[in-house]
Amino acid sequence: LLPPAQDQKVMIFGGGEIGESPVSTRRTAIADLDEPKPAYRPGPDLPQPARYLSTVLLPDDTVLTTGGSSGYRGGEYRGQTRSDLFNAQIYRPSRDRFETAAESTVGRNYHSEALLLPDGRVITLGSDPLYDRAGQDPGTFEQRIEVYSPPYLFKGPRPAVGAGPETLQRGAKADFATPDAGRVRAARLLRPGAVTHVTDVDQRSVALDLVRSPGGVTVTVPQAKGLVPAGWYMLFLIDDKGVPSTGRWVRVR
Ligand SMILES: [Cu+2]
Repeated sequence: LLPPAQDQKVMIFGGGEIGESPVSTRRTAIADLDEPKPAYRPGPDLPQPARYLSTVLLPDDTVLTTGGSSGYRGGEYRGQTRSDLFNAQIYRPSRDRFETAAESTVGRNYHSEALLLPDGRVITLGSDPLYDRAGQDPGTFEQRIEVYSPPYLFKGPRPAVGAGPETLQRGAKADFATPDAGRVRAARLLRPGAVTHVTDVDQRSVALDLVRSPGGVTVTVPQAKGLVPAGWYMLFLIDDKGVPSTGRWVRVR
């Protein structure tokens, strides 16, 4: 579900044939659930054919796509012994395009994960390749972890979130103190990661209505239950440069 959830757009990335097939795709597709008859339409192509791609919603309304392989479980693809992909890119829905991101150093294919951390970074872990580096069967489970810092962490000071409630009611307002109210432009609730097999169908970023006042902001949680399911979220305030605060754990009831 692309950010923000209110846009009701669903995107799928890449994929490959079942079994030890070298066939994978660089295609993406987007469906707008607000249309009378939603249908998948082509989105921008990935730089390389990819399966097992990890996609992580970021608090600035972008999506990090990282990892994956071209061949089955990181296996052979067009004569290569290993087909792990190290390129990463950020999909920006507002421009409908991918922007190049820093490469990873560890290949991640089947049984790998990526999660947004409350501090705004992304952790990538796992991978279960079919072959080892010499192309011999079986491969071993990847145990190295990487932490990725998105570009928004290099754009200046982060807005701070001060005192505020831990529980938010659907349809109600809540006040949060911040010394940076003058430059805060948006507030988002991001669902904590619940990813398995590269897939996290629970990911969502909910936009909150925002009113600024000296020393704080007042946010309003949407009323619709289907838009904001009950449970824990990370509240991020985002400034005029797209720099997010660290996430504050809040519970929606
Ligand atoms: Cu499994």
